[in-house]
Amino acid sequence: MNVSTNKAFILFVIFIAVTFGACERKPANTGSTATNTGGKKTIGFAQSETDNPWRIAETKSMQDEAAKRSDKYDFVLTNAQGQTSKQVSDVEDLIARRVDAIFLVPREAEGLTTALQRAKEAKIPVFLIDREHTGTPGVDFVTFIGSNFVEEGQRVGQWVVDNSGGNAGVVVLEGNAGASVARDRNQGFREVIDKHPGITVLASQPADFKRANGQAVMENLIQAHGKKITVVYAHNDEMALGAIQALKTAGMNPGQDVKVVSVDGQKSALEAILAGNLNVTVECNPRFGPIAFDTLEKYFRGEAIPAKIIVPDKFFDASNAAQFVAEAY
Ligand code: GYE
Repeated sequence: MNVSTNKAFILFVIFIAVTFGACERKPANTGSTATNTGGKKTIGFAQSETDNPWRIAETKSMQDEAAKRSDKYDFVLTNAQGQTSKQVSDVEDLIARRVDAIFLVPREAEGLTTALQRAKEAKIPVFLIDREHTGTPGVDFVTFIGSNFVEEGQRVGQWVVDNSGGNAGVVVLEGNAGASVARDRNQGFREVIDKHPGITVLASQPADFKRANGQAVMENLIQAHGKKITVVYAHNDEMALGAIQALKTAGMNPGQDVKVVSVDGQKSALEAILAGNLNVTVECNPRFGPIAFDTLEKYFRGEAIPAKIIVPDKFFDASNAAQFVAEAY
């Protein structure tokens, strides 16, 4: 190397060191506090997974609402990909970014206590969206915004009672183990049907809120119980659609010989009602964006927030599916 190339090399090394050194010193936070975002607040949304139409619609609703209010908020989305452990680290990352508030969908009702505690220590308010978690509203988190899942189960149960002539062999496809939704949809349903001795639950098994699992579990249940099955209660539409497929493959007649009932109200479920394969689905509305951000703004204004904010659910059957199919997700 001659002197000039040597100099050039040293300058190059200094350039690299300064550039990357500067990068390293930048806070990981891309804009959490009022000072570094020109008055904007940064809001985190810790989603549990994005692998079904319900959850995709929920995520979109939150994103759309954040975009409408983008003069006030930056929005950071995390995806736990169906793992509570990932969700814990997602919340910890949001805390490390020093976001101003967190919307959290607790995939399971236990397991995020430490993450909630850390947020509290960092003085970051957490709003539970769509699923519940243990803890005290107003203390461990601000509030829960979502449906009354026990009532959803009761409404499905009442339909089964009213439409089975007092006799039914029921199989239940449950949502993911540990989710408040699965627990409560079970409880509400059982509260109603257990008063009717002719209605028996032949089997109740988790299928993780997933269509493929619903189909696979249903195939096994058909093997085990065959024609004794007269009702399938799926904790969500995706599993119901999987079960419908399994019933068809087995030569059974979903919607008629075997009644199929579920919860959510997604577009393909309303279409299945119109096709006569699904009997009813209780709505569980995923479009949380407006109510979530309205509640957040009330909180920032210092208004009192109720311990629970319950959103109302419709009931879809053959009488109204055509009316709502276009607006469904
Ligand atoms: O019913 C289901 C989803 O947490 C209320 O989770 C939500 C449920 C919804 O995967 O489809």
